[in-house]
Amino acid sequence: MQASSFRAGFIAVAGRPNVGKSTLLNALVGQKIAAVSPKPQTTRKRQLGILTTERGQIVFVDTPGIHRPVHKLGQALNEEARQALADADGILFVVDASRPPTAEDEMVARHIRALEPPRPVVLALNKADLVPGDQRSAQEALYRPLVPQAERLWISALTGENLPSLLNRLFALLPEGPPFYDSDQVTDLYERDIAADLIREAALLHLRDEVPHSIAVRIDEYKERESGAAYIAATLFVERDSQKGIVIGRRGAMLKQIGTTARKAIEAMSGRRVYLDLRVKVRKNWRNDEAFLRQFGFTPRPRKRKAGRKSSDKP
Ligand SMILES: Nc1nc2c(ncn2[C@@H]2O[C@H](COP(=O)(O)OP(=O)(O)OP(=O)(O)O)[C@@H](O)[C@H]2O)c(=O)[nH]1
Ligand SMILES: [Mg+2]
Repeated sequence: MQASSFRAGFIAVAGRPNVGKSTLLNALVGQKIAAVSPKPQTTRKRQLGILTTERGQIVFVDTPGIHRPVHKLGQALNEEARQALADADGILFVVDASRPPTAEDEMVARHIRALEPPRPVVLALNKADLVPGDQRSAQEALYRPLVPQAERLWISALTGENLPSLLNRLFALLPEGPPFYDSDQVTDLYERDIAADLIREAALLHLRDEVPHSIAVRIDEYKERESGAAYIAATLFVERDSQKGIVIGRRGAMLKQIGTTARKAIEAMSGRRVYLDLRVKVRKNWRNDEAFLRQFGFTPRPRKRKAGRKSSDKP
């Protein structure tokens, strides 16, 4: 029985790269559905995290970190994030409050302030676990001007500090209404899409410098065997021959490491045994290759929006 006060709506999780948006999404829905890594630009697609309780349903939209793009992939990432903001009922603006605000935080704030109509904003001062109590008010004062009207809350996506209060605030922002998704659905991605991201997450973990950002993962086969185990074959695309050598490593050692980490993560996510078969291919300069980006579902050129139109691609 649902009381008439059941609330449901979309909350966009916005912020510059590496502040902890995906970590927070996983913590809030209570399950690892989004790739997380210590390197910026881990998330490349909008991804839903759906939390349903007796109070209501929050559909979180994880977004790629908004940043200054240096290639077409970067432009596409920013566009993914901007569309999520335009479609949301409220914004969860995540910052790394263990550091002072950066120009990229300011850029995200500008996008939020420019939203028409304006949306309610909760500013999550994340990584509270790294900030001693006596330094918090000084740090908070640096972030306050970014979105002065926002409610502010110290949280830690890593330790779970204050996440129940955060949920209270977010539920309060949502309109009353029926749920958008079944109560047992936690994301809109299929297991194979999450697997592709977990493989990329493993590459981000093991590789250094620009190399992991030059990787795109395509799942070629995802077959369930009678035993219940999954057989997954995937291709890692890199941009240059030299990167192919780095990803494979001496006698295949690096690819093996990436494969082992990814396999464990996919097993934990899917709850089944996984056989993972990885190969590496060069696709020259794919981050600036519109045809290739389209194959991966990116729309490199921002679509023109009519002023004031509220887009309606909610289910
Ligand atoms: N100490 C601490 N680290 C955190 C916290 N939240 C996230 N992290 C770490 O911050 C790093 C980035 O986390 P992500 O969740 O991938 O960040 P993101 O904002 O999704 O990054 P992009 O997808 O690149 O935009 C990871 O190493 C996380 O473990 C936190 O509350 N405390
Ligand atoms: Mg992310």
